Amino acid sequence: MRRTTALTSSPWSLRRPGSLGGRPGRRARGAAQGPQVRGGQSRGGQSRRRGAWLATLAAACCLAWVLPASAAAQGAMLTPARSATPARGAARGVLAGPGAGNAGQAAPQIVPKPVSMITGHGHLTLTPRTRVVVPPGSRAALGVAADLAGYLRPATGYPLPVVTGRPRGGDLELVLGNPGTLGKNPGGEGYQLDVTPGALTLEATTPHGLYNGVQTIRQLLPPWSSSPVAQPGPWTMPAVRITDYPRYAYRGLMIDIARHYEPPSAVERLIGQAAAYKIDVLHLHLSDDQGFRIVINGFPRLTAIGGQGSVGTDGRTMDPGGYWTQAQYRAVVADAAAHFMTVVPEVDSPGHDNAIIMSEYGDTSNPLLNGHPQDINCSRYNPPHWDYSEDVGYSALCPGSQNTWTILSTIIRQLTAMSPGPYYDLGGDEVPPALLSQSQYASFINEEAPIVNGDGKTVMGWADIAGPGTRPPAGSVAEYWQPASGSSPGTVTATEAVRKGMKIVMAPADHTYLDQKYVAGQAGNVPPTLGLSWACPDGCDVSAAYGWDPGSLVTGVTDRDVIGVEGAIWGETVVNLSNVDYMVFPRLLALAEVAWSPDATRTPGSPAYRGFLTRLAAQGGRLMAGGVNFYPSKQVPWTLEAEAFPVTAGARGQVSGRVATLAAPGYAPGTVSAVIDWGDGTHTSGAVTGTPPTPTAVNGLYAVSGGHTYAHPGVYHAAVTMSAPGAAPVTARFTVVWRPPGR
Ligand code: TNX
Repeated sequence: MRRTTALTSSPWSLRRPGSLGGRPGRRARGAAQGPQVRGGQSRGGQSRRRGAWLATLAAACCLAWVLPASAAAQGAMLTPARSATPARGAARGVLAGPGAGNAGQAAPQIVPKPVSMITGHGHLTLTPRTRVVVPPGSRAALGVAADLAGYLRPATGYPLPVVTGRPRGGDLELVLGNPGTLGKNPGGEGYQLDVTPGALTLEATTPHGLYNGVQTIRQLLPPWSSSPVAQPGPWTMPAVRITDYPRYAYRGLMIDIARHYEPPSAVERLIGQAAAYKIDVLHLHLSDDQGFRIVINGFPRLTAIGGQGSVGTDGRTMDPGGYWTQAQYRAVVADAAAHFMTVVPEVDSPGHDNAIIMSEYGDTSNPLLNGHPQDINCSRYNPPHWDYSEDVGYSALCPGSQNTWTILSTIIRQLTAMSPGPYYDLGGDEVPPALLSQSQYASFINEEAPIVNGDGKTVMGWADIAGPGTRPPAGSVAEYWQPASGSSPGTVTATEAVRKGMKIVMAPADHTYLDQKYVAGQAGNVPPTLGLSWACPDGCDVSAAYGWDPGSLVTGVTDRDVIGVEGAIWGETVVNLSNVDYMVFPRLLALAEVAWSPDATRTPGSPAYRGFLTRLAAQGGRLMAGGVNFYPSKQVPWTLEAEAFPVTAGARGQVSGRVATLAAPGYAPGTVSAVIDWGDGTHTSGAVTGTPPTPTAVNGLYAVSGGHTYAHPGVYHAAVTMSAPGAAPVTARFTVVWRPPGR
C-alpha cells in the first residue's frame, strides 16, 4: 500500500518558484502528485517524476583532523611578459615535427590558473638525454620524480631516468625545500616552478606540492604529451616562472557507484584524469536505494543481494550491478593516495537505504543480528521491494532498531579501517518527515556520529545533518548541496551548519552537480540520454560551473568556514566511464579552478571568464590525446591542435598517407579542410578522416592524409594547414625526405 508524503513546512524546506519545496522535479514514489511535480526527466518513455521536499536535518560530531582551513590566496597573476608568437604561417596550436625550424610555442594555458606566472624568453626542449633529478637532500621526492618520468615516457619515448644527484643542463630537477614565495602554503601544496632554456627546477615543501607542480609541467608541454603511445614531438616548454598554491585544501570529486555500478578500473582511470587538474579528494558514494557496492564481512547479503542491480536505463527495469571486494577497495584507496588524493567513503543513512534494507530485512539467521531484522525497515513500504528507478525518499533505516546499529557500526568500522583519510561521510540527506520525524532523524544522526568518531574519523555529511536537534561537534563537515544562494530559505542548511561550528564543503547543485544536463540547443551533441535537470532546468554548462564564489555564495558563510569545493557525478543516467567522463569534463576543470585559484570576478563576460575559456580550450587536445571523453561545449572556443610526422618518400618520389594528427574538439571531419604545402611549390588538399562526434562522445583525433609525387630527390620542408569554421587555422610542419635507392 502506498502512503502519500506530506511536504514538510519546516524552515528547512527548500522552496523555489514553481515547486512546493525540496529538490524541484524530484518526487518520492507514491508521493502526492500535484503542482510539485514539474515535468520530470523523460527517457525511454518513462516518466521520472521525483520527490519534492527537503527533510528535516540533523548532524553529527567529530574528531579533529580537518584539512587546513582555506586561506584566501594572496598574490596577483602577473600578465605574461609576452604572448606566444606562432612561427611562420601558424596561427595557433603547436608546431611540431622535425623541420619545424622554429618550434613556435603557445603561451602557457594552465588550468587551474596559477597564482602567479611570468613568462620568459626561449624554451626548454626535452631530449633522449633528459633526466629527472632529485638532489641527495630531497630523497622523499623520488616517488614524484618517478611519477613525472612515468607521465612523459609513453608519448616522448625517452628513457627519462630518475636519478639522485646534481642536475646537468636540460635535466628536470625536483627539490624539497622552501622557495619562500608560497604564502601560507596551505597543506604544503604550493610549488615554485622555474623553466629556462637550460633547465627546469621544481621546488615545494612537500611531495604533494611537487606533485601539483608536476601536473603544471605536463600542461606546459604540447597536448600530445598525454598520449599513451610515442609521438613525434618536439617536446618544448616555454621559459616561465610559476608560483602557485591552492585557495582550498579540499578539492573533491564525488562519484556515485551505487546508482550505476562502476568497476574499480573505471574509478582508477577517473582518479588519474581528475588528479591532472589538482583534484585531491575522491568521495565514493558506495550505497543508495539501488545498490550496495562494497563487501562487508559478516553481512554477505549486503553485496549478494544489495549489489545485484543498477538503475534501469534504455527501457530496462534494472541494469547490471556489481560490487567491490575489500581488496579492490583498498587498491582504489592506494591508487588515489598515489595521486595524492584522499578517499572519503560514504554509506548514506538513514535515508537512501533500500539496498541495505532489501539485503538485511530477511537476514534472520545472521548471528550478528537478533533474529528479527525486519525492524530495520522504516521505509514507506513494508515489506520493502526493489525500485530500480530514479525515485528517492521512500526508504529509511529505523533509529530504534538495534539491528540498524549493528549493521551500520559494522559497515563504519570496516570502511574506516580501510580508509586512511580523515573523513567518513554518513550521508544524511533527504529523509522525508513522513518516514522519520524531525526528532527521530536528529537522534539518528546524533547516534551515528559518535560511532564515526569512535572509529577515528571526522563526520562528514550532506548539509541536512546540520538541522534542528542535531549536535555536531565543531569541525564536523557539512556538504552544502542546495541550489540556493544569498540568504534565500534554502541556504539555511549552510548557515545553521556554520552556527553549529561545522566546516563547509561547497557543492551547490546548480554549479557543481556534474550529472545535470548541459544547456540544450547550444550544440547538436548535448546528450539527450544523459543527465538529470532538477537543479538546472535550463541546463548547466561551463559558465555555471565557473561562475560562482564558494566564499560568498551564501550570506554569512565565508572562507573562514569553507574548506573546499566538490563536484558530484550522480549515477542514475551514466552507465559507464565514457558517460561519466562526458558529464564530468570539461565542467570539473571549472570547479578545479574555483577550488584552487585565487578568488576572481567570474561573471559571464568578465576577463577572468574569458581567460578561463581560452585556457580551457587548450585542454581539448590534451584530453583527446589522453583518451578522455568530454563534452565539446559550444561555450568554449576550442582550438585546433595539430602535430605532423616526418615522411620518407617512396623510391620514385611518391608520398601517400597520413602526414598529421589533428585535435578538433566538436568538429565533424567533413567540416575541417586541410591544405598541404609539399615544400616544392605544390599545394594539394588533404583528407581529414576519423570518428565524428556523437551526442555522448567527443570526436576522435583525426588523421590528415595526402598524396604527392616529387620530381627530384631531396629534403623538403612541408606544411599542412587545417581550418574549420570559427577556429583559427593551425599549421604543422614536417620534412619529407626522398633519397633514391643507392644514395
Ligand atoms: C541529489 S542532494 C542527490 C542524489 C541524486 C542527485 C541527482 C543529494 C545529497 N543527493 O541522491 O542522485 O540529486 O541529481
